[in-house]
Amino acid sequence: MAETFDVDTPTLNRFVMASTHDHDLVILMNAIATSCKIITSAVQRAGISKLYGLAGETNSTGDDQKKLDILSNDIMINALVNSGVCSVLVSEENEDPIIVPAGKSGKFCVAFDPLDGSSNIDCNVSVGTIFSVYERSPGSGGTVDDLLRSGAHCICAGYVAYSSAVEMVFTFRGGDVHGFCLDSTIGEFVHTRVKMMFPEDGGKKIYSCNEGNSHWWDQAIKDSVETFKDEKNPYAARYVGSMVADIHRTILYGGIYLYPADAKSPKGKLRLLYEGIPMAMIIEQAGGIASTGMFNGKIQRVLDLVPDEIHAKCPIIMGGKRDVQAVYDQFTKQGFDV
Ligand code: P6P
Repeated sequence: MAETFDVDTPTLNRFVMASTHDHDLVILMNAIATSCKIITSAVQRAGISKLYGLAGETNSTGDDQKKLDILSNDIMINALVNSGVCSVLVSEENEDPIIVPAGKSGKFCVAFDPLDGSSNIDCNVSVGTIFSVYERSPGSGGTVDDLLRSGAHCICAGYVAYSSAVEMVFTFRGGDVHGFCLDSTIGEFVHTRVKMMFPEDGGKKIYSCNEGNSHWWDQAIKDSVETFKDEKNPYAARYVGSMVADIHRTILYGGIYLYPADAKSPKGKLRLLYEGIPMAMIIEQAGGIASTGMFNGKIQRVLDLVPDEIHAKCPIIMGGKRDVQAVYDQFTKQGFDV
């Protein structure tokens, strides 16, 4: 088909305005998009600009911070603080919340992981940015309590995958899930996936988890993964170790992603506010399931969990009914009341 030149480019800004008519949200999403464009430039030039390697500090998770972790974090904080529409920021890279000065503050509270999966950056494996957006509670001038609420209060959630293409996926509470690819020729995120849906039949038989943790797993998780390996009709094992890459593939291809609670990490490893909640909102609104698996004695929705602190952890089992139910069945076999 002949190359066409689009004179009506469906940009991110237009989509957010048409979907919400909320000018502040347009400004916010534009600030997030701009910071992700700058992060794209840094990630793609890392080798040239000598940005690989460690920064010599550690983050809230205790991870060694990469130079690009710090740089990406600074880019996002500067963009959001100066957007004029945010009042509280929480970043994986900062122990404490960032309160925006009164003269610059606005109604949104944003939690983000600026460069998730950055341990993969030096070997050029996909990494990502993940964010969740809340509005200040009524009457609040903007405190961390505005973010210490369940995913039911999250108004927008998204991620950006820095990979062969740079792709942003996000959804507004109760809305469809949409994808936007960065068109580097015009520097805009352009609408490329309309209403992303998790494959109804469960999709490709893929399981995604870090089996290096299997020694500490609950018996039901061990037995679930063994059933996925069934010799007659085995699932494929796919684990990038960058949540954005693993979840993006799971939404588009199907299968199941697991980072469960275990004896080593009784609350799981991933962070609720800027990994669990945003990914859970996206998966659920794309028609999938976002479960904690057996957590504190019961099966829970990730979106029902209330963070007790800004870096609270959560177990995550995400996929479709076919595969998530297979995990629940194993908990039932272990005598749990599912
Ligand atoms: P593990 C990256 O550090 C991250 O937060 C997610 O992006 C990723 O899915 C997970 O942790 C990988 O953890 O323990 O398998 O290395």
